[in-house]
Amino acid sequence: MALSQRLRTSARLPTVLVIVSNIPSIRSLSLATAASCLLACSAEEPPARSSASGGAAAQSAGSGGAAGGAGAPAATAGGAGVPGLASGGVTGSAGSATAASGSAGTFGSAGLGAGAVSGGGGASGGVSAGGAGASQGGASATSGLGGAGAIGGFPPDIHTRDHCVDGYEPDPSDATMVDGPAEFVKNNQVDLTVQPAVLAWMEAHKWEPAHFEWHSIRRCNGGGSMSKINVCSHTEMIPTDQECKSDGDGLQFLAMHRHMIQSLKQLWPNHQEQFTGFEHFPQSANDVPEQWRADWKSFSSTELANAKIADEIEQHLDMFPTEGAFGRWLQCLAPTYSGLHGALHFAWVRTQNDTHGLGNQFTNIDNYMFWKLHGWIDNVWEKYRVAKGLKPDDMALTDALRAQCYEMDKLASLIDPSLTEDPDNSTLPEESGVFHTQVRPMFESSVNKCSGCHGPQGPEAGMVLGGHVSSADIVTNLVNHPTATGGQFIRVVPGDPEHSWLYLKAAALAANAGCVETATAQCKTGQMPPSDSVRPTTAELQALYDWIQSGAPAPTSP
Ligand SMILES: [Cu+2]
Repeated sequence: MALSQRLRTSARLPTVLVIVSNIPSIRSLSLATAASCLLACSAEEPPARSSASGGAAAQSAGSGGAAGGAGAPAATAGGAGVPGLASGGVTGSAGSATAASGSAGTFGSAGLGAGAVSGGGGASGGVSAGGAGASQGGASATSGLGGAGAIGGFPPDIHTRDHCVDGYEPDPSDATMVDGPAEFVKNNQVDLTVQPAVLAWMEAHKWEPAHFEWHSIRRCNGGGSMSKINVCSHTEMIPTDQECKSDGDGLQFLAMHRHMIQSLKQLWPNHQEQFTGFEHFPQSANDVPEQWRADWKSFSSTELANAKIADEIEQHLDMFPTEGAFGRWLQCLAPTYSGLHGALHFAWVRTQNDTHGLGNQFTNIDNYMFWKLHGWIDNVWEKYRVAKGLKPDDMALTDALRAQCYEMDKLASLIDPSLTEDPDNSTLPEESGVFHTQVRPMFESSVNKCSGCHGPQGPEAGMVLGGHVSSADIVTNLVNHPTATGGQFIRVVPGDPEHSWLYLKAAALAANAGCVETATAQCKTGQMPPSDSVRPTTAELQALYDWIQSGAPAPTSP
């Protein structure tokens, strides 16, 4: 499917979802779970608007419609995990078995982990575990889209291996695998990934899309932004804690990435370096792999000051009453949503080589630097725990890690292959015009690197700014198009740059623009690019401003 068509399809998605939500529910949704996510499931696309002033009204009309339609919760097939949901559990929900691993074994273990994980229980004996834990535990997989539903009860055989409880056995490739990163070259740009055996394992276990969905389902645009799960059919998976909104989310963020790090270290115990973070926040080119040194760019003084707080967290415990608060700060630096996590991600984005790119939402866990930066976050979290006297085996931590393991397995099991897009290899048209020649280059520059995250493959916030895509398609999806992260704002309002979210973000003006959250869009008001050591030039910003001011005309043919 061509990008333009794909984006149009995703723009239409909410309308389709209205129909889904009218299917009689087979259960009642008892939580006020992320109400706005549910609203998003039935929200109509806000009408297009031609002026800023008219727009506000149009926008609120759109959300009004959403509220009206939200009464009927979406039906979910295979009503698994209901007990977990009703008791306020964290989405542990039903057990899952990924098709790729060829394992079965699902059971609803309502008693597991006191609420936090209740309803959880996917046992997926991985490929590497030699299929251990396969069918034995497979009690009553009921009907359903996920196919993983199971109703209540305890596992029939408690000795069935459950990697969320018992961990993984070493992968056979551990004996022969090479140390360190692997180079991946495309368009003459080198990028670094983990070793091919690790990539193969992650692909077989659907880790890349599951990781994407894990983040996506915490953003209220979860269903529309190129998700491979129809989130409105699986509303039980929507966590109450939404991204950056609560310290609970901060803890889940830490725990989910720790679950992945620990799993990888269990699978490749002789190659743990690949999944071990920076010892301290990188200060100079010497702190990064040699392939990255030529591109080293210093972090800003603010970023370095925050990094110092994190690295010396023992001395700053008073800033963070809980580890969740610390995790939230690391990820989000609320309220701007540009935390150290974002600054680190941005630092190693490649623009011409995004196949396994750190900015590519669908595949960033392939990247060697992903584990360096998340490993660092994990290290400082652990320092916090030690300084607080929290034990490595305490039950709350164990529960939190298991809950994330089950959630990730469940998400992997829900991924719908029919929603997977084929890569677009079509030839791009020749184009000209102000946007194509004067504005677009700003997004694709090797300094700003916007298109490294906002590329056609897994674009951040569902917004494409460059890569293998025509300028006409980019403009179509900017002009009069609602945002995912700019509340009531529109990406580009022709003639009105000061009310165009794209301009406000690039010009670092979004924080004071008066963003108000809507049913379908959060307010992420931090500047873009997310590192304040990288700012677009005055000339670049002026070109963007002028293009919008002049009516944001579409590209022309040469
Ligand atoms: Cu992540």
